[in-house]
Amino acid sequence: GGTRHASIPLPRDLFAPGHRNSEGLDLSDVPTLEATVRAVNAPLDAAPVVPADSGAVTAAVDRAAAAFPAWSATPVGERAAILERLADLLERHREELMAICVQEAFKTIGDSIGEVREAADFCRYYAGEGRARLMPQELPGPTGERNTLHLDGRGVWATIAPWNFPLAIFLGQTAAALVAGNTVVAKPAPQTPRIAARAVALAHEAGVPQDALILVPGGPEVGAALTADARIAGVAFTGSTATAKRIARALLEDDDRPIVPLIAETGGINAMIVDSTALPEQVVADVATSAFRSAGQRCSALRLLLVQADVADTVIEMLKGAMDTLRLGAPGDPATDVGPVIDRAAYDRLMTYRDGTRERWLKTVAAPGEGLFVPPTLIRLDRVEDLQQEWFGPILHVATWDAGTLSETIARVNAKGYGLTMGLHSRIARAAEVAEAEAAVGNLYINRSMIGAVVGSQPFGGEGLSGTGPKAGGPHYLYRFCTERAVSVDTTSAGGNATLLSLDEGGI
Ligand code: UN1
Repeated sequence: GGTRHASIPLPRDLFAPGHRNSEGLDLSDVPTLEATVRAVNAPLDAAPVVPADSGAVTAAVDRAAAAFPAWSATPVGERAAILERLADLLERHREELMAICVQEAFKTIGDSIGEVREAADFCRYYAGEGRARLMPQELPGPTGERNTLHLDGRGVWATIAPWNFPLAIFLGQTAAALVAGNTVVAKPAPQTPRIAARAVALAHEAGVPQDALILVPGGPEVGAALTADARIAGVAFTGSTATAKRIARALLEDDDRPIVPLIAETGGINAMIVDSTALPEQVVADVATSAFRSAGQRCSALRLLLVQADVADTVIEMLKGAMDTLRLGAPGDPATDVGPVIDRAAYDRLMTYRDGTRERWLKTVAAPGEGLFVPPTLIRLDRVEDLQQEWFGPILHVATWDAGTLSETIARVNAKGYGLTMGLHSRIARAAEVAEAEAAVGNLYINRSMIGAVVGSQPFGGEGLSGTGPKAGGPHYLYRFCTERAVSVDTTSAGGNATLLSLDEGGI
């Protein structure tokens, strides 16, 4: 019954003593701080990554389609071993990858450590999952019948990655598709082609055939050319809700085209609800992490803090104090808490919005020198409904709610139609039960921060406008990348012979 997979071991090393997972790492994880700071700030190889054009996209799909039969016929255990080798290579090249992450994506040193670690975790996790789940399964049936379920690759997948996890999500999506027996044409975000190019080179070094994984760098036009190609057998996408819908429409546009899966992981208007029993110090620490770590540029990040009215003033004053201690600075400086945002367009969007809001509070320490620094900002709202879109940066909105209306408050957050992450801080067991039953989100976090989903422990992904599922880093993810063929054979001699005879006589 439901416990069929309960004994599947988690992938080697994921929770072994000494193995640190992707989130919650600190700088003690790296050899020496000085060496790391030197390494991540060393000039990068100057060779630019050349964007693909639509001819290059078609050629990439040609090659990936030609490579599919051999790769899908490679036993899943061999494919898994290659992905495990890739995880080892990522770790061996950690400092170089971190340097690209710091200098190309402006992620802090701490976030860049987590980035490489999470990429390796995804590779190992999906390798273990592939071995455990993708072998042909015998299914029960009446005597005289053999039923087998085969899980195989579907063909050429397009993976389209965001700039905010330019290695971890880029490789996570790609590793899953590869383990499942697909070949992949992978498009990184236009802001972060270099780290993707390096990841693809390491995948080839690990043993992924050249044509089983092909990089097509570029912007929306490259993505559009890719999803317009009728040979694409599935798309794994992480990014905005609007882009996910555009991809879905493109995949369905041509009447002659097969219907193929789209796995989309998109945005959210993520709320944390705090009641008057919560511990304010813990709330403030978790809010600061959830809203401002990675400069708020995570789709899991906290956007709307809802504090019970009678403790709101206290919590907000403490939060302002905590925000004043955050240090804005260069991503390669180990003292930095909040680095710059990804590009000028993001900066302009966030600053224009911020400057147009009525009641706001900024951290008081100025941003250092030149650069795209958006100071952590708190914006006061009257009502939950006043926030209607995701602002992808270090901007937190705060409103109050009244005692006795927890269910109603959750319902008002649910009504936004997004459903990625939600947080609750309360010491009342009943409040946790209510949230667990009623929060329409993919990831609910109780009495902790609401970012940093760990591969294999906290499968990540949302509901509604936040995505399609299945959850990344979870036990159902690989299945969506596969075809399922149920083969049923009549094994009684009478039945078997009769079937064969009638086939022969029918002249088939
Ligand atoms: C995203 O920002 O696209 O839980 C995903 C987290 C990360 C995933 C964020 N593991 O914060």
